[in-house]
Amino acid sequence: MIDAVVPARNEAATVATVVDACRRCSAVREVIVVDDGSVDDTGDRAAAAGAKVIQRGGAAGALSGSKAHAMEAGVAASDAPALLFVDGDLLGLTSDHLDEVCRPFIEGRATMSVGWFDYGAWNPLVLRLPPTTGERVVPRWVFEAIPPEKRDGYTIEIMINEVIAEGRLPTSARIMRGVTHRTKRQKLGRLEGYRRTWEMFWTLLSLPLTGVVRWRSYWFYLRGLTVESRPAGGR
Ligand SMILES: Nc1nc2c(ncn2[C@@H]2O[C@H](COP(=O)(O)OP(=O)(O)OP(=O)(O)O)[C@@H](O)[C@H]2O)c(=O)[nH]1
Ligand SMILES: [Mg+2]
Repeated sequence: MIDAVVPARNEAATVATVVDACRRCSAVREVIVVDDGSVDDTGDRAAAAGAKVIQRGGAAGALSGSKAHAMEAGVAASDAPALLFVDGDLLGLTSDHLDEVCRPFIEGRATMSVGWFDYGAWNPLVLRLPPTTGERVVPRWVFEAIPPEKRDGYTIEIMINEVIAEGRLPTSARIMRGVTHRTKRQKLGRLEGYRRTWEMFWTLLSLPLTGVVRWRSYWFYLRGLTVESRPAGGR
């Protein structure tokens, strides 16, 4: 049994289609959207699309939340033994993509199964990078194994990877054909978008450089990795 957890802040443009794709995914029981501080009607649209909506944090517009804490709140609101995390800003996502991302997990071939955006000619390379994607299914215990002080902002995906790698557990990765997202530039404008993207990129890069994450984790990750050759959503 899998519950979907969708962190969403100011994603009114996309959250309803994401919720709909999750609800139609045959592996998913309940869809939980965690909204904090949205100044648009993300929460209302998610609820109208059939999600259970958790409102976190402070007033609308307050920047007190974090993606990691939103995911944590979603996990806490669920009693499912496995969670499918899905970002709320995706474009082109359907339940077919999610069904196929879940399949290796359900079949017991992978402890973690991730779906990557479609980067065209770069896909063979992307599939072998440490996954930073927000679309992945893991057992509940994997998320709970992350120490609370490491549940912070956009680095949360790397911390999930670390639990998998250090446990020498198998991962399955595949491309979700045609799936992308609204970038920070589209959401925030060029200047602020580039600034935040650079900030996020630098935070992620600094993890191995400052020793927060060990390089050997990547080696263990690669050894447990199966790249699924057929993209999800491809007919
Ligand atoms: N509830 C909640 N959701 C968040 C928060 N920060 C980010 N999110 C959501 O997490 C998802 C991923 O965040 P993005 O900002 O799109 O991050 P990204 O896709 O990794 O980054 P870009 O490539 O720069 O767009 C989106 O659905 C966001 O709305 C937060 O503080 N609270
Ligand atoms: Mg995004």
